Amino acid sequence: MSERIKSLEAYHQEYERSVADPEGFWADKARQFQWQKPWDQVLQWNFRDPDVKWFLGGKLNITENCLDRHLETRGDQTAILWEPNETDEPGKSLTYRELHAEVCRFANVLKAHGIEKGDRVCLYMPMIPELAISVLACARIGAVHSVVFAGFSASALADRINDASAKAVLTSDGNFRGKKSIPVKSVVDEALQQCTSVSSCIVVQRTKDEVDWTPGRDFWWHEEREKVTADCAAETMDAEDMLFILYTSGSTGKPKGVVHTIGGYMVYTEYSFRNVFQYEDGDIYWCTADIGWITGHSYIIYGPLLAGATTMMFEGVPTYPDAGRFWQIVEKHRVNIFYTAPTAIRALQAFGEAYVEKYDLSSLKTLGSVGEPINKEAWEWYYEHIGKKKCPIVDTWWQTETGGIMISPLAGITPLKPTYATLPLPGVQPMLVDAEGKELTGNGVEGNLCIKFPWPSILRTTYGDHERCRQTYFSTYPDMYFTGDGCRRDEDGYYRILGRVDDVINVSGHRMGTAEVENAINEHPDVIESAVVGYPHEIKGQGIYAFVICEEDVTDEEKLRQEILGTVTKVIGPIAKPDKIQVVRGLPKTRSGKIMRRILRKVAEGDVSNLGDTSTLLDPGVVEDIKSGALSSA
Ligand code: 6R9
Repeated sequence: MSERIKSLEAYHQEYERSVADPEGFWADKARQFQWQKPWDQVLQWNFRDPDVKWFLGGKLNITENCLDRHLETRGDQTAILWEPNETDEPGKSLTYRELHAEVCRFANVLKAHGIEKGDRVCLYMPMIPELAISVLACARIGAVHSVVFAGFSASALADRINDASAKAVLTSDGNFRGKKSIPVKSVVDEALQQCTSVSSCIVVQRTKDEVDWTPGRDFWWHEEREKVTADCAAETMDAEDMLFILYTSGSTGKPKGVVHTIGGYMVYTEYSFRNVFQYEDGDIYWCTADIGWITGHSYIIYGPLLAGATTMMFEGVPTYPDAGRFWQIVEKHRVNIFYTAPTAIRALQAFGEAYVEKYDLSSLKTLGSVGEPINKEAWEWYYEHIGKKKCPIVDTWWQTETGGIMISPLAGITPLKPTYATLPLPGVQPMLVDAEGKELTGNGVEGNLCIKFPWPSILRTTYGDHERCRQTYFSTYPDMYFTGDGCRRDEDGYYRILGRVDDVINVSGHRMGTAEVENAINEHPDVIESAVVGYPHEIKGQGIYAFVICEEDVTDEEKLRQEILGTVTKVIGPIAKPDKIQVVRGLPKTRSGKIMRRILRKVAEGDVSNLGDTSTLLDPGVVEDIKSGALSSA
């Protein structure tokens, strides 16, 4: 195990070295891993095309580094600790040795189904150990995994399967989530009616609910598992071969498949995990994210396993059987490091401290936050009531595209400042620019957050459409990666993320494009046009406010609203349902036809006193109309 950064001074030294000599710096970090063949060149890059490659010519398999490498030293240590939805169902744990065997077995199942190196496999599964096993089994044989969050609708799933031309889908019969048992396989069945690339669907039996079956296509995981051995040599992969695709929302059109490659992602997720959380041997680490999002990929599976940690997976929800569930689990497993999202903190805060005080949280050493800006009230509640004022909170800023944590305190090392992600990790060179792309130097400035030098886990492309990757991230400001976030660097040089400056909204930590939600709403036959904006929401961070224009006079607005919610659920999934839907006569458009979202945002925020200049609007009258019909923002 390589060394951690142990003091603020060491952080500054390490940071300076990472900027002065990035190649030497990252080569040193990469050397602890098992490479089948060392790299010939550390880095080749330009942000124009963009073309970024790390550890060129290096050969490896990431699962040898997550699993095989640990067998001798920690084969009997728990790798994955799994906590089920129900409190009375026994959990499961897999040691590194057991996980290695399961991964090899399932890798052989995939091979038996004709899956080869480079093939795409779609995973649509609840939070059960088989999901982690599947991810690693794909990586073992060099197949590219594309995990789709199991809350997405059949149509959203079909889009993602088709975009990647996935050959197989891995799923489960159902999903226990809180009080509900959710059908999962039936969503896959519906999706697969629109997909021709899929030849096998392998199903984990979890809920034992009855499912439809397509013989020749559908197979039970537990039956397939019996047909193969637990011996599977790891495929030799190039450092720049694709590891996975993960779809995420942008400001325009359909979600795009962010592509991460093996070598750089491995080096960076391990390095950031170990240093940000200051993981020590024997610690129990729990990240509450779903593996369907990047946080689950990097900080439930890869980072922790690469570092030889014990990582926990939870199947359920924070409020079942009651709002004390997280804390009950912390007590039960003596969790040391706990990593969650501000939306969960705010939701639990609203239930009051009684649910917290019932449990012994003395095992906690470090708390983490991710996914959206954390407000001061939530930060303080987390610090005081969960961490008992003795646990540092690492507010980790990063993105699907960055692969790993970019700006964050190092636990116990970086002096904290509530709501600040604080300082960049070594290897990360942030830069603030104004609207024209001019660098804002010095401290006490606010602008758009860019990164000016590649780090190992930067996205390489968007699947099947490199131009889109260039356009989205590398064209706004030449020779820089543009994050889409606004940011302030204060007098101390500390970074505070202010939220998205583009048309992306963040609802309970879920990223959504306003255009994506609008397209879904527009599928309703009575809707002519819609415009969606985010507004501040007490628990979710942002709520979704939709303005819709309908065919003719709507007589039953409530019925229409319900139907629109149904349409959005069908097209994207329940996470994209608008909180408020206002039927309007027209939208505030400029003469060139652009919707003035600034005005809609003000209305959604409940602040109509000063809408700014509306003189360029085609029909300023619509604004009065919208104002008078505004829904309260309570
Ligand atoms: C990891 C993840 C990325 C967007 C990002 C930003 C917001 C994430 C944050 C944060 C403030 C933090 N975000 N972490 N904002 N403070 N600590 O969430 O990836 O789903 O791609 O979302 O989330 O706006 O641009 P992803």
